[in-house]
Amino acid sequence: MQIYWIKAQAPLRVLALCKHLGVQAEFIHLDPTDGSLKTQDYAKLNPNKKAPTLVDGETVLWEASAIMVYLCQKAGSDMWPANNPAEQVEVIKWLSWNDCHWMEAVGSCYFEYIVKPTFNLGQPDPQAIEASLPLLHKYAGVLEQHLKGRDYVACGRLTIADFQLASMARYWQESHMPMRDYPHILSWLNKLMQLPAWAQPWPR
Ligand SMILES: N[C@@H](CCC(=O)N[C@@H](CS)C(=O)NCC(=O)O)C(=O)O
Repeated sequence: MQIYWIKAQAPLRVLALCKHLGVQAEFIHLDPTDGSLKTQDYAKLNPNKKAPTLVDGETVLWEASAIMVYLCQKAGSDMWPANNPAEQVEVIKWLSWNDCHWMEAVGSCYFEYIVKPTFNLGQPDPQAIEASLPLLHKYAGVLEQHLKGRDYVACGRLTIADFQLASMARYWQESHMPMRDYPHILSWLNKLMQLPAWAQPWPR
């Protein structure tokens, strides 16, 4: 199995999951600044020209959430509730919430303070960050309320929903996300950081 990755939040979830589950794969690092995502060969695997992409024999898969489900099925992990339709609904609810709301809410801080310096894209734009804060507070309020009395986002245990929602928010300090008013979110993020695979997701 091969997993193509760049040093960014969508591949991060997949890499952390591989490590957490002990899934063996060849991890192929691409550099988005040198055109390696844009080659014809890579576009045949992932027409979006983005990462991550998984190749497992005849199976070629993109979208981090689909790849995470695939990896859990392969490893027999209940981080994706393969045999429990009610739990699947719960996990999908939070995967969708992430992709439609939470990513946008925390995405500006993440992009300005993490993506830009990682890929030499210039200085953070304070106006973009300022403009994103109402949305961040709106959805942080939703997540904070949900995490009251819960250790994990869904199903009362660690699932792929945690990895999905935490992949940008894990950088809350470095990216100056105003999370100090959200103690339940912080305690959930801290708990995830105690997982060795989550704390150190990148392949050597
Ligand atoms: N929805 C996709 C997002 C993929 C994506 O946007 N990947 C980013 C990194 S987080 C990427 O490859 N960016 C490089 C580029 O757009 O050139 C997923 O979950 O896999």
